[in-house]
Amino acid sequence: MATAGKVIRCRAAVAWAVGKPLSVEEVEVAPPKAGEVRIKIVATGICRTDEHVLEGSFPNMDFPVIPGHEGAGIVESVGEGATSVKPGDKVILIPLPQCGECSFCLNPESNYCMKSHLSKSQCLLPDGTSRFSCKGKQIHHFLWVSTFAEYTVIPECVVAKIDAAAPLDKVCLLGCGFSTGYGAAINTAKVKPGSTCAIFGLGGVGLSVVMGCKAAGASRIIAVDINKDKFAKAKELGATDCISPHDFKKPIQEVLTEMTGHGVDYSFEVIGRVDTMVAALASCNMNTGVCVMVGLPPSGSMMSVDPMLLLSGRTWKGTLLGGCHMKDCIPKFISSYLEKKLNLDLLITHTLPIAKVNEGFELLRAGKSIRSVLLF
Ligand code: CND
Ligand code: ZN
Ligand code: ZN
Repeated sequence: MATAGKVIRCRAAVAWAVGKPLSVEEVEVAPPKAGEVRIKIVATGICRTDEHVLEGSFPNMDFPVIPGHEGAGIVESVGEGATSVKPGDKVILIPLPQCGECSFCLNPESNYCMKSHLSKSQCLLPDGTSRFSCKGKQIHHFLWVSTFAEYTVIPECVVAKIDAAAPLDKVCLLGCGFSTGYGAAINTAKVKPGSTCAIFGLGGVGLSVVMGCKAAGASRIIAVDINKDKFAKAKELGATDCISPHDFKKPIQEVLTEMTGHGVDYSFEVIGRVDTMVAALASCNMNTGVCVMVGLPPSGSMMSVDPMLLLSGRTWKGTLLGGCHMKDCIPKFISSYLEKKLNLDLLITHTLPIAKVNEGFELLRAGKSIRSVLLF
């Protein structure tokens, strides 16, 4: 491509400081160094995790930063030694690396790659530098993907090549929301046919858990949210019951226990609140119940639970990206989508140009969207 090896000037939504709206700016994007790939982003979803960045509740963040982590695009150029993709390939960016060599990548039960950036600063590329600048200032990366930029540079371990037939404005959801929720049911909880499930929080991620529970053959899928506007979509995707904690005087865990006899077989917290994490744990049955934490709690949160909840036999688990080995899972999800076995389109309620990125976040905050997809 004519741009290979050169700095590209393009648009990006920059978060200059905590609590400020995003600002769509012209940024400079340096060429990829060895082992890196530069990608033209075509479409990116807005996930609640991006809102956590803007409100300052995501751990270890450095500003200014270009957020976004649910993106799909086309490879523009590759750095020396990057061989898994080539210019022109359609790709999905993955916010959790998969080096393919470390003991966790090789273990089918784990997807937390040793190259992961979550415990350290995740706001610079692995060599400790940034490829973004704006108005003479260095701009930070987010989760090594920064998909709110028209062009982004990423290490090769966070890109998955996909079928050229895939529509990027739909399959971008595989970069986070869908894979996280669906994988939480299939890989992390390993939901069994005929089982009962409760899902707390019916955003793009929680509704993907509903889809995963349905695909696994759960017989009862109870969807829990304080926003009843989410119930119609939850039913369409497979929920058998929809309840709001606001409609009951007693705690929701007691309601769920009464509805199911002893509590559900699997519960999922997909909100990101400490109180609902404890309620989800107490909602699964005391012997064999499995509770999966999916929501991201505010940075620095601490929890207090009655140890008896676990001593009686419950299992409490967490999941990142639904336990998916993303480079392997994404091409399979794409095939299912193209064969019309997976309907991601139902999760997309709004499609907006990048210039309207703040409108997309307003819709999320107001509970009026499931997923908004931004287009460059
Ligand atoms: P989104 O905001 O769209 O959905 C959250 C839902 O929770 C909304 O429908 C709310 O109405 C509902 N809700 C809020 N408070 C309550 C309450 N007290 N009781 C019941 N329901 C409530 O968020 P999303 O679906 O984009 O993301 C959900 C969480 O998952 C969020 O914390 C995000 O950061 C996290 C996440 C985790 C991972 C991972 O890898 N573990 C990946 N992506 C996102
Ligand atoms: Zn690895
Ligand atoms: Zn996400």
